Amino acid sequence: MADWIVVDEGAQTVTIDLIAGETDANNRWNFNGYANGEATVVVPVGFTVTVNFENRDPANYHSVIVMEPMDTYPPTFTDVEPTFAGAVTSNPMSMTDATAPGGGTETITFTASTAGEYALVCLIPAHAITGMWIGFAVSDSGDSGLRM
Ligand SMILES: [Cu+2]
Repeated sequence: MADWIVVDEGAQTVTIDLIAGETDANNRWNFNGYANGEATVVVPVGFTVTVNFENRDPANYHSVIVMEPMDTYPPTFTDVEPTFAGAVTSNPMSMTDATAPGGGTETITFTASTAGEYALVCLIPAHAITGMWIGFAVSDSGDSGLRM
């Protein structure tokens, strides 16, 4: 279990400390060091998910949304709705008004109400197409953690 994913089975909550640009992988356009779908965060269906999002990239704004996975992500997004209500950070497509570089933070909370395979994606122009996305799975078997 990745230590940045904390599951409370009793309370039916998952707390995810999601960090954009934690490492310099993919030119810092990564989540906790992962990009291009190389890892998948797994949460149990029905749990309340809190994402403590922090942007440690010194230079670029970032965002995160839970959305349907795509085979190929577009350079820019026009209108994309989160899979679950509330599962998106503020101004997610803005290069000047999303979560700020150098330690900006935002917390989002949502209910993972439907099992399936989704994605955690940064919506800033050019970020997803160059790999700033990882998987997000809602499990109906009680599984949780980080799937590689
Ligand atoms: Cu980004």
